[in-house]
Amino acid sequence: MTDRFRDPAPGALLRGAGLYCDDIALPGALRVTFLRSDEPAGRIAALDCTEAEALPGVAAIHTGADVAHIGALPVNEVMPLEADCAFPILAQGAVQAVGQPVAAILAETRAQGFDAAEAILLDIDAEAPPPPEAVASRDWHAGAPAAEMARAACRVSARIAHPRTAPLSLETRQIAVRPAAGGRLTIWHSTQTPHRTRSHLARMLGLDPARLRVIAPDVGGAFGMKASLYPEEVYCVWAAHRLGRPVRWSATRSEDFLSATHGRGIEMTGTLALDAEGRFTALEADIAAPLGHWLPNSALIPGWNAARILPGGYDIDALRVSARLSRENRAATGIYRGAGRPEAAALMERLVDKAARASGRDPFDLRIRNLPAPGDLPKSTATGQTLDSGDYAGALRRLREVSDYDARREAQQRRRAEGALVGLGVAFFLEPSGEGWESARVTLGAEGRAHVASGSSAQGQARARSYAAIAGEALGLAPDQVDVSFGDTLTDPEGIGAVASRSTAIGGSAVFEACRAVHAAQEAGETLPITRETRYETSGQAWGYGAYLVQLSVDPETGAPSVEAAFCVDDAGRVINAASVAGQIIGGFAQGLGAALMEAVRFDASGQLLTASLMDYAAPRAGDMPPVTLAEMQTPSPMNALGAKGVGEAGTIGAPAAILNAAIDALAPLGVEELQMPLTSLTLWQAMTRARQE
Ligand code: SMO
Repeated sequence: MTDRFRDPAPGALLRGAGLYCDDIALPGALRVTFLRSDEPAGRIAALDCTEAEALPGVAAIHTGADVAHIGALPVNEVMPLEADCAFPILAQGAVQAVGQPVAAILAETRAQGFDAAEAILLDIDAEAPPPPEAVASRDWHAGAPAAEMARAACRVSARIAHPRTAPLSLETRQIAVRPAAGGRLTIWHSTQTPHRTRSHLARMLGLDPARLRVIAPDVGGAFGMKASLYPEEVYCVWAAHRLGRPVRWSATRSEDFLSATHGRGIEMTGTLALDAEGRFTALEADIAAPLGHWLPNSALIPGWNAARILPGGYDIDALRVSARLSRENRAATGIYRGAGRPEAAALMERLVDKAARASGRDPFDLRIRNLPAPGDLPKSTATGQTLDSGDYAGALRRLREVSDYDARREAQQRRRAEGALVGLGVAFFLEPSGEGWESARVTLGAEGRAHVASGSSAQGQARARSYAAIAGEALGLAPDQVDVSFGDTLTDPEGIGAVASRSTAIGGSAVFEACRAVHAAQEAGETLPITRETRYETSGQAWGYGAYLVQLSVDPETGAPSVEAAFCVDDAGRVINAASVAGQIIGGFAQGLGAALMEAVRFDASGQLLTASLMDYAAPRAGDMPPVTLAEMQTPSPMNALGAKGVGEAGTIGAPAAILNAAIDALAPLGVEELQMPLTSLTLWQAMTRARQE
């Protein structure tokens, strides 16, 4: 990102040719260090910064009272809020979580900031954390689920407690702020949503958005964790504006574990009823989603998504789903790749697998029996969602074929007879991509090149290549004759951003429509250069979907799991960039595998974070990945101009559900019926040991 055009050359980021927030030269910038609470609850009895303020290099230290006037962060109210949502930039008289910023130090160097933090006298009267407080709730009802449950031929129940997970972007949270004359601020922010950063900052700080320029340079991973502003970041912008000096902050890895948003953490229970023919007749579920001590913009989305997506693609007329979101004295939770979709898929697919076992049916046949035929779409679900297009049963048939399922079942029986613990797990899932709008501005120049400016940015998804391909095809140019820019609120048009698997479907459709307008103007005789800007609105959500199969074995002695093979059938609608789609599925699968097998943010009973470094928090390595066989379906979505569907979260949604089902299938001969993620060797060994004793 050395000039305003994104490098469309493949591998530029992998070669270290990126320019990240912390690479931006900002002479004279003050580094911010936060002194954080080491208690989950308590009153601040003493906070004395006098000694620290006198240390070399320290320009200023701020505490709660200095920033008490800053407005609250807007929360995306997909459910009505039932509690007030304070957004303390720095603790106001009391602390609510371990890791909450209490004081902020502006110093010339990071080391001086650390020294000053140690010299601050902070005394917290620790208290027991209060019980969780209800923040939002919603119920979905259809038909008569209680009556259907009562007369069902078969009922199965399951409970899934998703551990909290850390999004773990390679680049931690970063921000750099440069003030200029007239109250202008240039803000480099490692974000998925630069326009949102600008509008929310303007609102919270009472600044004119026209004076704020937000630039998302290359972003080293985000996964939903960088779609909202953090208290630390708002502080940096306020401090630069207040002091008239450049300010920057980059989180340490431990600070990200402590105070970046966590994903998942949702607990779900559900019951599925079947009639004698194996048709699903009713579903009931309860979803409890933990929120942290403050609410990021996306706080309510995972619980809401988990509920509305839960029945998946299955035909179920009678349903009750209840979602309860409550605040606790811990780090905030927010969206993380999948954002409720993996939670929904894990519970639903566990219920379906249990139902297959309980009713003596084949897991593929039972799923196919309960999915709509292609001619039945579009259709409304019992939670009020409109599924746009696809061949769901066809995806399962395709999976059965590409995975050679029947031969694999036979091989499984042979290995079992020899004492092996090996399982096969199937999962079918949906991936709604976002709705709403994105914009694009396209200029066709006289020199035979085009420039595409998009409001939708990227974090290494090869977005520039996809947009160049879309524009090239629409304008009759080669992709390398198209320059693409995004991520700068000054030069690029307004946009929502790179969230919810929406960027190709909606951002790409905006590019396509702007190109069509340019082309039409050219045909009508307008002379070059021709510029057109489009604000493109989707007709509704495009629902990607997939069917995955995982083969997993468990070491009978140690419980160590090994994912031996994986097969992924995905329908991303019309595919623009096949390499990018494959990369998304494989990368997403790796994150899903991590959540299924090893990842968990752990707190002790007193609220202390036990997993504050990569020494304590396991993340998947290349060696943990199985060979993954990809197969695609392409059913264009009628919901956008390109016919594209989201696929950025697919692997993360399908992998945990399939892995969980495979692990339970592996241990089924011992009588194991339930396992909770992460499926570490300890978890599996304990389940095996308990089962052998019974
Ligand atoms: S979890 Mo995504 O960045 O919507």
